[in-house]
Amino acid sequence: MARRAPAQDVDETELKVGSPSRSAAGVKAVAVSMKLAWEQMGVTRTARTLLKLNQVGGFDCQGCAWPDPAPGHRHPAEFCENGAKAVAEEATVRRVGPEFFAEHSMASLKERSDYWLGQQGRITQPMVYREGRSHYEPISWDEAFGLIADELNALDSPDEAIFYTSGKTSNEAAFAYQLFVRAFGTNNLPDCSNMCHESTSVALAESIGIGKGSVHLTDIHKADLIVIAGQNPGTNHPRMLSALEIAKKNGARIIDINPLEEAGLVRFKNPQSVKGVIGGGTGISDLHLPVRVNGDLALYQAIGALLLEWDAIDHEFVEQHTVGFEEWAANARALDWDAVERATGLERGLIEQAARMIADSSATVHCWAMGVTQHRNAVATIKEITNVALIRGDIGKPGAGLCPVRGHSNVQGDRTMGIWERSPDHFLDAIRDEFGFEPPREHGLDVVAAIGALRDGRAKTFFAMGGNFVSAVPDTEVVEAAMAKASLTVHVSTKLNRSHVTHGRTALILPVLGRSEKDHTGGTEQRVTVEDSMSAVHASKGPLKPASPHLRSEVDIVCSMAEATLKGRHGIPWDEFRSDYTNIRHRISRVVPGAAAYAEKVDQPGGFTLPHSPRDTREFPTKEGKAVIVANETDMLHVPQGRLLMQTLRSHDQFNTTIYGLDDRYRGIHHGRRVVFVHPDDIASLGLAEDQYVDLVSEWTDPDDPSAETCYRKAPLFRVVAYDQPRGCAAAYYPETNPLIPLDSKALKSNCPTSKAVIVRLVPTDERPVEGGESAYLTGYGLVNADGTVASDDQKSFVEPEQLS
Ligand SMILES: Nc1nc2c(c(=O)[nH]1)N[C@H]1C(S)=C(S)[C@@H](COP(=O)(O)OP(=O)(O)OC[C@H]3O[C@@H](n4cnc5c(=O)[nH]c(N)nc54)[C@H](O)[C@@H]3O)O[C@H]1N2
Ligand SMILES: Nc1nc2c(c(=O)[nH]1)N[C@H]1C(S)=C(S)[C@@H](COP(=O)(O)OP(=O)(O)OC[C@H]3O[C@@H](n4cnc5c(=O)[nH]c(N)nc54)[C@H](O)[C@@H]3O)O[C@H]1N2
Ligand code: SF4
Ligand SMILES: [Mo]
Repeated sequence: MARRAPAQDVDETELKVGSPSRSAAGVKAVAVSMKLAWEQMGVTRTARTLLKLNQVGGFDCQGCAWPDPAPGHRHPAEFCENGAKAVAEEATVRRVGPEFFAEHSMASLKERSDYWLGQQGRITQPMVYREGRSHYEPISWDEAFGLIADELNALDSPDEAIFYTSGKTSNEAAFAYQLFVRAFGTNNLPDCSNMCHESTSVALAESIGIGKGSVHLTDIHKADLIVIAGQNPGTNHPRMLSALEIAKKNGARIIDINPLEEAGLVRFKNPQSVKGVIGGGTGISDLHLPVRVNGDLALYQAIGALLLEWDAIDHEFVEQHTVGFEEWAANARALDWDAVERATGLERGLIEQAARMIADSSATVHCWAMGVTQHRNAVATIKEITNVALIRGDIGKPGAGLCPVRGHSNVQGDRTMGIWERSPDHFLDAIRDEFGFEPPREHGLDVVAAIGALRDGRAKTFFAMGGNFVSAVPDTEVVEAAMAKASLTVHVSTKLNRSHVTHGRTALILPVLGRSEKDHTGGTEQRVTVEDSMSAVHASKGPLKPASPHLRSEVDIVCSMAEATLKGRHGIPWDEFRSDYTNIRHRISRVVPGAAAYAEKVDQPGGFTLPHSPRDTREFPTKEGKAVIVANETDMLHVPQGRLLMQTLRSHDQFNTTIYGLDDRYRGIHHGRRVVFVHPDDIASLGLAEDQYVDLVSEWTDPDDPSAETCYRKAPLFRVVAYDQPRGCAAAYYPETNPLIPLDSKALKSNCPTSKAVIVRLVPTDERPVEGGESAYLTGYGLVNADGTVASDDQKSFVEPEQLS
């Protein structure tokens, strides 16, 4: 049977649909963030906390990875609406203690939505769920570590354990964690990056030799042109709008490439300027390219072909710093413009306008995010973006470069610290030389492969350093089944979420200090460090009293788990690490490339920036010793008649699976989330009506398997909302739509789930949301037959995930 969705305590009968906004931020943003902050934290705590946010000597925002301006250039309120929401979510005065768990059985918690679970407050004590029991019960820290150690040491092989990381974990905790995992004996270190910018890391490593962006914040300010593809900064990186505003004041032009016209890219009303408060704000985008979902590969190829045709090429740069130009040029000359127009949905004239702006620009920054990375062709697309930058010589000069905009606040730092299932040999050699043991060399499991391994019993324990794995990954029904087979699931968490109630035979919740809180581990005041999207590393120290005296820091949890499990094996001084994190920083400086004198450098106000040779000296550490311009085939997803190509995206009131509230103000949605945005003409041509209720049924046939059958998956009851976008496309929120995304549908080379390209049918339904948010209207989600009826367990066997190494 398709699994029942959790009770929607979100009452979708209250859903209101209005018009989308034509500007972002403004005083409304301040009002919304303050209301939420006061509700969660009260007035004094709000003021005390927010004034420390993103300041030297304060703490780093838990929201996105957008960088801070240099010290001396920061505003006293250096945060955005969503930063304030992220802080309020963590610094809330609501609590989830043992009495909460005594009151709510596991069965009743399973019936709750992510929204409800998150709204209950901070978890205050370690909790355990034991097989056959009805409730989570309190457990002591020592007992919890003992339980983990026994379980890990009883495995047939360390590779039967999986150690996930979300992207908030500090550098110190991440370094200690990967060290423990490797000392234990596995490289099974999947992380949220696998679902996020993995395509970027893979493409950039091959093209320029390093999987990170090549700009500083000041390059955005100085750029002549900024191209923003597949990104919604008004919601997901709001302070980027302040940087874009500075760029515009300095004369920059902006192109945005997006199926949707996002409010933040139309106009920005900076609440910190008079013009933003009482004036009209700043116009952001000069040219909007409403690309068809998944059309970016063809678009950048076409831009490249035009630059070549016009000889708008930096020949000197190409000659000195790149290989592959001639092959790429031959491919570009043979470009099929009909295919380009079909794939992009854009007329040639519009593409020429964009290419002309790039040709005329003296320095261009290329930005991109999930609209680019979460596609089957994502790695090729990012290489084409890089090609355009390379042929123009737009890498390694002021005001120009590649700017993948990262998601979680420390996701880039975690990777730098070795949270990577495929860490290169030079990193593992450095671990060996520093710690005197031989780390495993065989690559570990990424997110998609880890789910496969749990599902078919090759993995038995699942440990998560933060995050909400079950809700974040694709194919919800498959991951629920996979988790239920685990013998132990452990979550180091601040707040309750779906992953705590979709558990293994035994389940642990280990409550952790947040970044806004004082960390007195080992009796001294500790700091941690983080790295932003532009490789700037700095310290973070929380101002607040911890939510509970029982909380421990992530570093403490890792070190205690390591002591209990390894029992002195390899002689790593965990106690030294825990008593002073500076001792971890000294190890980081000897192991992590470019981090020499780490402990000293992070003490400088504002920290320091990690080296990046393409950016700093135009040296490209690829196999070829030069940047690689690569030719890629043009491709296009075939969408059968009567289906739409649907992207899954974030509303303005969520941080990934954490739902702050039920409004998506800029898109005109209030008090609800189960909506599907469709072009008005598509609504008509599909024989549907605005405001009608439909089930979403996805269709997927494995393109790599000629004998593959088509699989159908359903997510029930969405309201059809008319919304301007290219014909044939649609959009709906994540994570409600994750049951529709097949586990096997992933980007070539990077394995990133294809969350931005789901082929769906909209099937009218007579069901209606029920007042008060009862679950009765949800008939279930997961695998179904072609006609939308529930699939039998037999039929489900063909969604067996591919066996990856
Ligand atoms: N407030 C808030 N901030 C966040 C997050 C959050 O959930 N809430 N999440 C954080 C994380 S982990 C991440 S990774 C980032 C995500 O930041 P974004 O990448 O901005 O997030 P999405 O909402 O997934 O938006 C993707 C954008 O790509 C567009 N798009 C979709 N498909 C295509 C396509 O095929 N081509 C093009 N060109 N565009 C397309 C969508 O219309 C949308 O504007 O934000 C981080 N910051
Ligand atoms: N369909 C679809 N799916 C997607 C995406 C999409 O665009 N569409 N985006 C993908 C992307 S880009 C990402 S990054 C992933 C996100 O995947 P995750 O990173 O796994 O998910 P989050 O929702 O960010 O995790 C939230 C949980 O983290 C815990 N937490 C919060 N703060 C802390 C802390 O300081 N320490 C610890 N230890 N725990 C903390 C809380 O318990 C909270 O419930 O989702 C991916 N899934
Ligand atoms: S832009 Fe990102 S890092 Fe900056 S305050 Fe907003 S959410 Fe936080
Ligand atoms: Mo992300």
